[in-house]
Amino acid sequence: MNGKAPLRLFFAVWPEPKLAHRLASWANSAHRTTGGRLTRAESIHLTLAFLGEVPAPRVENAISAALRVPARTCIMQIDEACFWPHNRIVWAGPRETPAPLAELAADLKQQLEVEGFDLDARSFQAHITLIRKARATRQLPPLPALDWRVHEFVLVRSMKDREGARYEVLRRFAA
Ligand code: 2AM
Repeated sequence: MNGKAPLRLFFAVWPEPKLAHRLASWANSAHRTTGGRLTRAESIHLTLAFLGEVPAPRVENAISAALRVPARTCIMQIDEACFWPHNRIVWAGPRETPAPLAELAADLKQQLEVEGFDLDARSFQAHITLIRKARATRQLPPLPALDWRVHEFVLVRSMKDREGARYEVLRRFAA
């Protein structure tokens, strides 16, 4: 691979494997109704800030921004599951975004803007995409009680393979 090629990057929080497998297992049961493409358990995440294509030398600027973000841990309850008709995804997430997570996303956005990154103006919507290209449904299976202890966030590179997106964690930051 050309080391100078731009990288498709985003910041996210990544669940522990046990939580990811519980989410994947719920998604498997929802998939019986919705069809579509399931997110692989190892790819399940919640995006904090999407950077898009970043020239390789600018990765250091993204890291500098993240290092200035004050640490904020929280426990997030994943207690809502939804189908979004506009992009046909099934997602799970917190019914109410915990304040520390919203602050983490806001601080990160602000610091990335200081570094000259141009981010999506839309407000942060905490969601974990579990199925893409889903069929519309009003009846998703009930979610089990899921608590997510957020203690770090990660800078991730997105790549494509034959089965869809593949993600590589480039760096971890204390949240
Ligand atoms: P999604 O799950 O809602 O599609 C990697 O692609 C991550 O970045 C996914 O979580 C995806 O959100 C998010 N993402 C992709 N393109 C985006 C965009 N243009 N704006 C904001 N987030 C985006």
